[in-house]
Amino acid sequence: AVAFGMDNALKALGIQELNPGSSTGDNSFANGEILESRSPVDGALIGRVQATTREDYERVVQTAMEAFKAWRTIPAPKRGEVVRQFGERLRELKEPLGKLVSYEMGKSYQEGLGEVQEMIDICDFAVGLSRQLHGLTMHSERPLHRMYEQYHPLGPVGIISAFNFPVAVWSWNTALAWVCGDVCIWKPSEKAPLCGIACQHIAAEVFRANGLPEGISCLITGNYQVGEYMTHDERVPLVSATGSIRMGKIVAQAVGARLGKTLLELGGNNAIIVTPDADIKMTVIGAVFGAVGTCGQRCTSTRRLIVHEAVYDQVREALVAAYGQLRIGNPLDEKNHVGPLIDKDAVGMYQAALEKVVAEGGRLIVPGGLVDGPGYESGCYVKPAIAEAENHYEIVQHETFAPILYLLKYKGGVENAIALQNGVRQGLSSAIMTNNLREAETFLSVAGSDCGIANVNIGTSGAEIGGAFGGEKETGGGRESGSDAWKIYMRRQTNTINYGRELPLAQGIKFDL
Ligand code: UN1
Repeated sequence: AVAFGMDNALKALGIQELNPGSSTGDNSFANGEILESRSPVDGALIGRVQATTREDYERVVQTAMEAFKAWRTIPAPKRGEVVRQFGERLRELKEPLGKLVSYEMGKSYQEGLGEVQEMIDICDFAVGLSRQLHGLTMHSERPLHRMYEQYHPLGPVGIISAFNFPVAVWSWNTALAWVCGDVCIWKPSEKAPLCGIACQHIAAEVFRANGLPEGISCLITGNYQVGEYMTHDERVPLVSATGSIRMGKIVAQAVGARLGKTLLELGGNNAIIVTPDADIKMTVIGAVFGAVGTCGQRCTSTRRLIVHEAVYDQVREALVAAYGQLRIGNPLDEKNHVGPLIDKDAVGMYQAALEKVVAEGGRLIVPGGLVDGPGYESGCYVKPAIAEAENHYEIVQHETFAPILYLLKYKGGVENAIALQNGVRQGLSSAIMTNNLREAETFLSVAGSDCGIANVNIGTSGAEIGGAFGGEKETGGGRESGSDAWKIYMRRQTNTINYGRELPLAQGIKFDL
């Protein structure tokens, strides 16, 4: 029995029909062990899902490959029309799906809705893209020859997604992959399997209504071992994986060993630089949302604030005051700013990080800690914390998926702040707060931020879908979502056509017989 009107939401998403032991989705064949989905909101068991076995996986891949043969021959704009219908269904189901995201994962209802909005937006983007999957035409150096390039679909695309964006990240991949003519095999996080099943139901219904094989969208469930079926499978030419750097290295090696393609979206260690010319009010809003939004569990969450000594005390004071206003509690209650962490393991990592920063010489100015008592029975609620620290501390160099903000001080010019900002192994998102043109442009220049995302007078999180999303260094180098990120889902072919009666060779080579 789940609370907060979740029963109706689950019903709208077709999840009430699930029984332990039954199939986990219209197109998944699951005979493996039972995974339990517990809500970090109240600790309740939401549902049970059966994991995919090796044999089940084999059937899923066969179904996907069959579906690919049909799907790839459908003109891209017609595929776009199917994605448009999928986006329409998401509009209709935005509230129940947003609610399930919030309840299963623990982010605020507003953020749950925002996540579904990202899905809708990427569908719209993909629909337009379905008429723009164009290559270039080149001038051939040979007479009566034409040269051009075209993009063809790849085949089954493997998608491994994380718990923190349990539905949006899948859609960024899948909406683009579908218009590109690929089919998708998705392994959602084992911490949010019901979100996966809900999405699979919606996709299956749309494909069915269009007389298309459901294998265009496939779902597999389980832990990392289930993901490994895909990473080692030559029939899956591209694996797109979101998660930890540790996971990404394993995926990259497995897929790289068979020379497959990967799209990796791994950890960040995102900083906001605050210069003497910053608008402090904007800085505080951006930093607090960035650090505590989604309970610090976005890959774009703000981990470090690099503040000039001239404004350091002022920023510190404003932050401490703002943190004092934060309401922690049930994320489905819109009064609250901060929901729970995903599970007790995450709480343990949060606590260990706080101990570590103190052991390394840091000072907790907002101490954090576990929240208990009525309403917090799940044991997953923690207080956002701020520590004054130094960039070189091991714990500061490391991404902790929790609401801990490290306050770092810099002196001198903006280049000193940039050196600190770049002085970590991750390279996802970065920001500068300044009204000084020279500082802003330096930050964006070749000598500036080394991240995939660099913002001016905006925080590190909350990127729009229209840009390419991803980062450098240990963040993995992948780009998904907007701009020309679609190209990774296709194979490029260069075509040269001779419409003359001679066979001239390129490079002027003579070969007379
Ligand atoms: C993630 O945390 O994996 O930029 C994705 C943002 C969101 C996406 C985050 N649009 O914060």
